Amino acid sequence: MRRAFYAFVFSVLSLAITSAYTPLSDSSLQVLQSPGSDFDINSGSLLAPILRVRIPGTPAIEEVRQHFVDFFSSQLPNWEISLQNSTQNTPLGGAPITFVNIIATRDPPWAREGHVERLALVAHYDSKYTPKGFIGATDSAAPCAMLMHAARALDAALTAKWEAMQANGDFGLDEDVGLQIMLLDGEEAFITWTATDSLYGARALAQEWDSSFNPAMSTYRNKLDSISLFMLLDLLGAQNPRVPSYFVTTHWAYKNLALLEQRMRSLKVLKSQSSHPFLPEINKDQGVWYGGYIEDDHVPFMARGVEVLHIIPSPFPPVWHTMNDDGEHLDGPTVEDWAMLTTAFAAEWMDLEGHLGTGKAKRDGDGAMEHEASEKGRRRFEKDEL
Ligand code: 1BN
Ligand code: ZN
Repeated sequence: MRRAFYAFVFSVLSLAITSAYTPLSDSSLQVLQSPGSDFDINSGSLLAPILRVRIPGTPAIEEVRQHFVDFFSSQLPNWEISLQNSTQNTPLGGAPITFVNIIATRDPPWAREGHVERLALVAHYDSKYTPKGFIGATDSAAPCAMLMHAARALDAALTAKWEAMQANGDFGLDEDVGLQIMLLDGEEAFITWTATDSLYGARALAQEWDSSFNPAMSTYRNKLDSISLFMLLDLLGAQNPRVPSYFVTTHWAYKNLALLEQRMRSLKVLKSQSSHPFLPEINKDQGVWYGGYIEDDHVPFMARGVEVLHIIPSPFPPVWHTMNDDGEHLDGPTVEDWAMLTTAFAAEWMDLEGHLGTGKAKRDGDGAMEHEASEKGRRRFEKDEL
């Protein structure tokens, strides 16, 4: 009898704790910054400098890296930038190559390392060694620009939210949530994709973070454990993408993104004329999960227990690993739409409703919709409700 009573109390609490995720209002979606001319393939301040050959270990990739570092240090000074180096042999032979991952993090100003969880937005910034002159516009110059845009579009709202929390004394009671942009090096194989010829940067970073521990008594064991969701963008920017939901455990996050797509299309915030939704599997709940996935930078993280949302189209764009994967073959409205969707998703995750645009975005009554969350991503929401 007593067990039945506890089961009842637990199920009531479980129902309550799934709903603390505040969706963005229509007015917030309408004031989201758009990338506009910054995504111009010839002169755009974010995208154009990345649309060039970027082979690991070369002076060219060093210049692209400088573009990212300059962007964060000049435009987003509240972000902490760190570079993680590893020197590895490749099947090309010759001298080992240094791979450099770029990690930009913005945490609440009062947050202590070990007590902050983060949404990680991830893309790779290297380009493939062959064919000679390969640019990789969808793979992954455009995804890198999308992440730069998202960081910039959310920066003021993060400041506004955290300043308001400090002013109200409404901090330190809960686990803190930060935002992390990871630009990874050495995703591509030099010769043929194998376990050792691929994912150079991702493998080194996941290993390093797995073995460096946060201080004793931390909520999160290490920097991997601090990642509540690893959202990886790849091969985005071609027209008519179709991105499946790859993982059951993050399908709830996929659905949140797909719902944003539906809402932003009906609000005419998105510009592309796609023949179908970018994220068509919003109702896959009862569908078939084959358990297959595409190898990419998430693999070394997922193998260590990190939750992954992989935003990569299937089928791949027709230009995949060809000389046609260049700026001219990008579909401008599609590139902008992915940037807007990523920004909106991260804004919801960071609970920025009411802080976007002027910082006084009006709630319009749709903030009561319920969103589901998985066990790990839900941790912070549970406390809000209980
Ligand atoms: C994605 C973009 N990948 C490389 N560039 C990973 C991959 C490589 C996926 C080979 C499938 C096959
Ligand atoms: Zn590739």
